[in-house]
Amino acid sequence: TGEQAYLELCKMILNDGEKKDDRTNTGTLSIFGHQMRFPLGDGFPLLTTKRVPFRLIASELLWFIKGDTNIRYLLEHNNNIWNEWAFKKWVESEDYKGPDMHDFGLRSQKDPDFNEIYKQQMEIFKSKILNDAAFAERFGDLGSVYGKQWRSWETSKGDTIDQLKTVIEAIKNNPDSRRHIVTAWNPEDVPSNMALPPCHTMFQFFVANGKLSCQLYQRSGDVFLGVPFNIASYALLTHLIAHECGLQVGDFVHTLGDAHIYLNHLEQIRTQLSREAKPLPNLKLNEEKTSIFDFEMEDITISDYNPHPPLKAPVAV
Ligand code: DHF
Ligand code: TMP
Repeated sequence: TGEQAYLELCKMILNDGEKKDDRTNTGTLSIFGHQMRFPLGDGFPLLTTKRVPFRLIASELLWFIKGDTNIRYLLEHNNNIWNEWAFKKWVESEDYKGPDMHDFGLRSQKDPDFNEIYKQQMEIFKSKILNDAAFAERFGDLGSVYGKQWRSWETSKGDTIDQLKTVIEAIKNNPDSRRHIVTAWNPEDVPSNMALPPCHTMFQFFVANGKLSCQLYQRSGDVFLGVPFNIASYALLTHLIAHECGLQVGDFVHTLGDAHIYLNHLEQIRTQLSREAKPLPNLKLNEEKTSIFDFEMEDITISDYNPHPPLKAPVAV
């Protein structure tokens, strides 16, 4: 199954990866240029060698599809995966009056006393986002990230382009086209206008034999934490669009630029590699919904998922 392709990538980075410094000062082992293929007909590519929280992947994808860029929606769905990047904007602003939070990502891993203070401030931040709409408006927004670029790319004429809607219509009306592309990489917005320049920078669809395939170009991949989410997220997006367009699913092709394992994830990766992959789970979509823009969490379910236990690791901020 496709999970083997992921495990092979991990092994390759451990064996051949070059030690590199990175923006977060964590350090990585990296390789450059790699491709994996996940035949979606074989099962849904949610890794089984560790438990991957599908609920977080689905709510993040629905958030992109809605065109939302504010973490308030994620917090309402009990999804904390983007908190650090919004929090960073708050603690670096004039508005923030609490204890010093510079370099909170690394310090919270090294200094237990600081970690307690940081966790307190993060709780304050989360409750302000959830309970204070004006605060959420100012500090919950991550800027011109995926939702914005997919649904309302700003043109030089001052109007907006709905790339996602356009590509779905094109798949329906002109399936053979070689131009089924959505791009999140907007040079005008990088790097000043966003919390984190997009990692999954562009994707393309391909239709043949009644099957829809998707390829993603990901410029930078955190192979232990981010990549398992990215695989499942694009697999789910492909299923959703195939469902709307009356197509079966083909392959998800995942192309990576800088594919790296952070130095503080090595032990977890070795544990994961010692495990035997299990059969992939199955995805079920609500047949009554036709447009992907109408999907909610309860319309998306995963069954027969019996993974190995979760493996925890700190995220590099
Ligand atoms: N920065 C870095 N350094 N790596 C990332 O993967 C990353 N991903 C981002 C934003 N910035 C990033 C958005 N996606 C987790 C997974 C995906 C993600 C952000 C975070 C994560 O921490 N996953 C944990 C579970 C988290 C939870 O249960 O709340 C995991 O074990 O998979
Ligand atoms: P960078 O902007 O310096 O490349 O840092 C982004 C980090 O986040 C990098 O480790 C890749 C990782 N990442 C993913 O792997 N997948 C994602 O979806 C996101 C948003 C980030």
